[in-house]
Amino acid sequence: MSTRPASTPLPEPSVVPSQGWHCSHYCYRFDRARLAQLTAAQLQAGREAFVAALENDGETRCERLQGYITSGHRADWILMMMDPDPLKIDAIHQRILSGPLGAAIEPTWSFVSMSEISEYVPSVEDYRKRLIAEGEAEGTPTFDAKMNAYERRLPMMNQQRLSPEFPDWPAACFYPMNKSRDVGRNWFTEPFSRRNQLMAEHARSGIAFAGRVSQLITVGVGLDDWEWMVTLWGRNPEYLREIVYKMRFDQASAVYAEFGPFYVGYRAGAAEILQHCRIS
Ligand code: 76R
Repeated sequence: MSTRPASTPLPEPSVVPSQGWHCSHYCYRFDRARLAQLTAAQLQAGREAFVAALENDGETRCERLQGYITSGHRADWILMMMDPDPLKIDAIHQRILSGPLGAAIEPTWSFVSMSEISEYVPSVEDYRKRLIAEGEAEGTPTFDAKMNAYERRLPMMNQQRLSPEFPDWPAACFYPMNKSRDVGRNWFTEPFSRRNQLMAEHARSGIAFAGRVSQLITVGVGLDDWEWMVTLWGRNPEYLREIVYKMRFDQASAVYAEFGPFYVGYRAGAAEILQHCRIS
C-alpha cells in the first residue's frame, strides 16, 4: 500500500481520489421463483432495461465496465467497474436493481476498492540499485539500455495500475486477500526492506506469465473487509489456475497471504448473460 508524504495545501473535499480510480466487483444471481412470477411483457421490458444498463454510454457511463458469467452456485454473473467517481459505479448497480428485472436479481457479494501504485513498485533509482545488486556493472551499454527502458516503461506501467485498460480476454478470476498479522508471521511488523525483497520475488514469478495473465491489485483497506482485491485476466482459465498455484510457493504468499472467496468469470456482455442464464 502506498503512503503519501505530508502535503502542504489541503485538497478540495471530493469523492474523486487525487490519484487512482474507484473499483467495484459485484456478484449477482437470478431468483428463479421471482422470475417465474413476471409476465412475458415484464420479462421483455426487463431484458431490454438490463441490456441498456450495461451498454455503459451517455451520461451514466463509467470508465471501465466488464461483465462475466460465473460458474458455481454462489453467483450467476459478475460486473467489474472502475471510475474516478464511486457514485457513477454504484449508479449502474442501482439502475440494474431498480429496473424491471430487479426484483428477480439477488446481489450475492461485492467488493469495493481503489487502484493505487504500490509502495513496492521500484522507482527509477530503486531499479538502478537493483541492477547493481544483481551484478550489472554501472555505465555499460547493457546497464544504460536497461535503465532507459525502465524509465520509459514506468510511466506507462503506472498509468495502467491507476486507470487500467481491461484486457478483452475470455477468462478472469477475482478474490480478496489479506496479509497475515499472526504472531511470528506478521507482515505489518516486517521491515520495509524485507517486504520489498519478498514482493520483488513475487513480481518476478508473476512476470513469467506476461502475455498470458494480466493482474490488477486494488486496495480495500478502509473501504471493505479485506486488504486487497486481486483481479487476474487470463487468455485461458488454465493460466489462472497455474499462476495462483505457482505463487502459493512464493514466500510472500506461502507465509503471509490469507485468501477470501474465489470467483471465476467468463467474459460476457448483457445479452450473453441473459441468454446463458436463460432469461427469456
Ligand atoms: O504492480 C506491479 O506489477 C509491480 C510488481 C507487483 C506488486 C507491487 C506485483 C506483480 N504484485 C504486486 C503487489 Mn502481485 N499478485 C497478487 C496475487 O494468489 C496469490 O498468491 C496472490 C495473489 C497474484 C496472483 C499476483 C500476480 N500483488 C501485490 C499485492 C499488494 C501488496 C502490497 O502493496 O502490500 C498483492 C496482494 C498481490 C497479490 N503480481 C505481480 C502478480 C503478477 C502476475 C505480477 C507481475 C505483473 C507484471 O509486471 O507483469
